Amino acid sequence: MIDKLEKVKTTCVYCGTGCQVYLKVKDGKIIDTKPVRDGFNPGLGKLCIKGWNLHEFIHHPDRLTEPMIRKNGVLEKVSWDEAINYIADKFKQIMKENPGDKRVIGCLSSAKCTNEENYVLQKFTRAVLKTNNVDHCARLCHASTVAGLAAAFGSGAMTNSIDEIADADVIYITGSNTNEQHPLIGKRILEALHKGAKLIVADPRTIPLSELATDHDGIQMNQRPGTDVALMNGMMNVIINENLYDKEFVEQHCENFEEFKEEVLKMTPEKAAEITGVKKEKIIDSARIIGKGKAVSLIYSMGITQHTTGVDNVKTTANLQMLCGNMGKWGTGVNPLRGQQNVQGACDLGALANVFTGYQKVVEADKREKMAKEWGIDVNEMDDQIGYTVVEMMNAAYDGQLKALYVMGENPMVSDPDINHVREALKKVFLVVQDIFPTPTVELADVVLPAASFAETTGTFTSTERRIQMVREVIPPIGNSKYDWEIVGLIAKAMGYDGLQYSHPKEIMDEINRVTPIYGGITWDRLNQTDKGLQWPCPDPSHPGTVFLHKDGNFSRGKGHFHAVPFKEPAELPDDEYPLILSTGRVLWHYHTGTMSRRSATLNARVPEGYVEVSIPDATKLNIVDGEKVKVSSRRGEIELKAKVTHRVKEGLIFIPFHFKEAAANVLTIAALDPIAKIPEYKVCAAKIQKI
Ligand SMILES: Nc1nc2c(c(=O)[nH]1)N[C@H]1C(S)=C(S)[C@@H](COP(=O)(O)OP(=O)(O)OC[C@H]3O[C@@H](n4cnc5c(=O)[nH]c(N)nc54)[C@H](O)[C@@H]3O)O[C@H]1N2
Ligand SMILES: Nc1nc2c(c(=O)[nH]1)N[C@H]1C(S)=C(S)[C@@H](COP(=O)(O)OP(=O)(O)OC[C@H]3O[C@@H](n4cnc5c(=O)[nH]c(N)nc54)[C@H](O)[C@@H]3O)O[C@H]1N2
Ligand code: SF4
Ligand SMILES: [Mo]
Repeated sequence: MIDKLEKVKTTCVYCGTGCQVYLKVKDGKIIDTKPVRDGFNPGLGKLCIKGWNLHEFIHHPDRLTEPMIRKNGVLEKVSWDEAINYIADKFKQIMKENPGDKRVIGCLSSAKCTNEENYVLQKFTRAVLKTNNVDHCARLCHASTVAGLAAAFGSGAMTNSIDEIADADVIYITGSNTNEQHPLIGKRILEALHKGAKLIVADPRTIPLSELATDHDGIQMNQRPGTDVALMNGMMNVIINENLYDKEFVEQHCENFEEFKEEVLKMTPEKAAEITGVKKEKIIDSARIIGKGKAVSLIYSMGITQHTTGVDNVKTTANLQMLCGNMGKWGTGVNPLRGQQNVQGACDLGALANVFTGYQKVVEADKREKMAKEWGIDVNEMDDQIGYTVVEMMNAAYDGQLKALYVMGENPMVSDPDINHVREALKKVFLVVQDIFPTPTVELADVVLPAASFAETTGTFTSTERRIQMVREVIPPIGNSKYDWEIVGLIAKAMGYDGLQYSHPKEIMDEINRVTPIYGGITWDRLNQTDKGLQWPCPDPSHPGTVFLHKDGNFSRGKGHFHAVPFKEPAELPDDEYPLILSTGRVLWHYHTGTMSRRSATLNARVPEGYVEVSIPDATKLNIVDGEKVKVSSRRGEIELKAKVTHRVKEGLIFIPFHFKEAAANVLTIAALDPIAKIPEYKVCAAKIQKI
């Protein structure tokens, strides 16, 4: 414990920007948060409202402080020994009863936890439970990015860095409500605008950025949700026809141009306008601005990824940036803003059903052999197939195939699509939940394990720009809670495996360095010596780290690959019974399932309850007034919440933030998945509104 220091430097636990904060401690309690202004800070010495109030949830009286086991239907406090042995016995029994079946137990890892903790949980899953059934919320978030950009470029991460955005002369933002969801990256966009950059915003809703674009002589488009392929193909059609593309870059650094071109030439701006509902002139003007830009930065987030065509959408962003040679240079690139503070890290560290650390494929024998050797296990006992992803685990639980689920730091009962189905699935399995707060998922658990929060643990987070930064233990774990990595190690030991006994996260990072080429040089000592962290790829201790990827058009996979991507409609479109499109997402003041932000008094006071945004024409038609309680339903269920009548959505579209468990948007959403990335279509389903 650092009890003598008044303030301790660490990394913000909300979004992926990676802002650096000081947590102030008095009498063993964290009482305040301040931005780091005397050293490196991706937020440039500022914080957003969530960052300023980080300290507010840490000591909340609801914190889970004791392990619990469900006895006669009720969760009862037990000792750590009892909880750990109970879980170990249950897991061993399930494995014994289903010999050789690698799909009977699954684990959900956590983008809220450190890199070291994610490494430990995926190692436990693979080395002890002998399955690749390990996944986490990236599957609900940027799985399409990881798959789509890996196919196009050879690496599935944000190509350029936050600093560079301020130097772009054109910024195309689509499906990212940057000012609300990555506020300090939003500030860089503003900086670019002040230097004269042109802003093009394509978002079905009118978001703060749309207004900025209009104010700064840029372009703002409200496309119909799920039509981004048509929109971008339409723009590329113009760029090719008007010879605005970078022929030299395409010829020297890319492949498959002809097949791609043939597809794009079919999507005339007229056709794109008809599909997207955006005026043809806006599509043509945007294309010309992008085609003529010198340093075009493309930024996107969930509006692109959370579709059954998520991978197609991502590949299309890659096509657009390659076409105009906006790759491998300062201020350019395809920049998916990673959401959670450590979702980049959780992916990098192998908390995904298909890859070990550093995206080394589980289906490749040499990778399995390497891991087996490091972990001291028999390679023949390892799972050689891709495991179940998040939604597949829920389906397997529902079907009775998956018998146990260990959830570390996720809240699927609020965050997964179609939660009426998730509830039935979770009721059928032996469920272990390790969290810092009681959640609707905890309510269904057979065993509850109290974890230390980010302020009580040591380790690293990897931000959206691939930057690994330190997380420091400011106070010891609250109550009887333990570090996430320590808890996993205790279960492993009780199951007879000694390879997860560490005395400090540094030892875990040493192991990560040994088995992960992109993290090879990101050593604990270096991280402690620099205040800037290190950006991967960083293969060895003398490597300085990498600011932007694919320098000079030298793509990680060799040549950049153009994909011919035809437009496809979303899985569920409005009809007579459900005439509206429901889109879901976030607001500035809250974070995900609200476990933390709704326990932060300042944040909760601003938006204390859920609501549905309804357009003025729809509200008029349905005779609904602002603030009135309404019923929203879909084929999956119904919820009641207040209507917010607003110009932010167009006629035919409604929007619900998914933070509020009592009016959970995910009662309504559809679990239709992208066939490759397996990400659910959170951004489009059919719904209706009724007066109550
Ligand atoms: N305050 C706050 N900040 C957060 C989070 C939070 O919960 N709260 N969560 C973090 C996480 S994990 C993530 S992933 C990020 C997410 O950050 P964002 O992706 O920025 O947030 P969302 O609200 O999910 O959706 C972004 C935008 O996509 C638009 N959109 C909807 N459908 C479509 C479409 O079909 N096409 C296009 N182009 N756009 C569409 C929406 O209108 C919305 O403006 O935020 C991170 N930051
Ligand atoms: N309808 C709809 N649904 C969505 C989305 C959407 O846009 N629309 N977005 C999706 C996206 S992008 C994401 S990323 C997911 C997020 O989905 P989740 O990851 O399930 O949501 P969180 O609320 O972030 O859950 C994190 C949990 O970890 C706990 N926690 C915090 N710190 C720690 C810690 O140190 N240790 C442990 N063990 N637990 C901790 C929190 O209390 C919380 O219960 O939601 C997805 N769901
Ligand atoms: S922008 Fe993101 S990382 Fe920075 S203070 Fe806000 S929530 Fe934290
Ligand atoms: Mo996310």
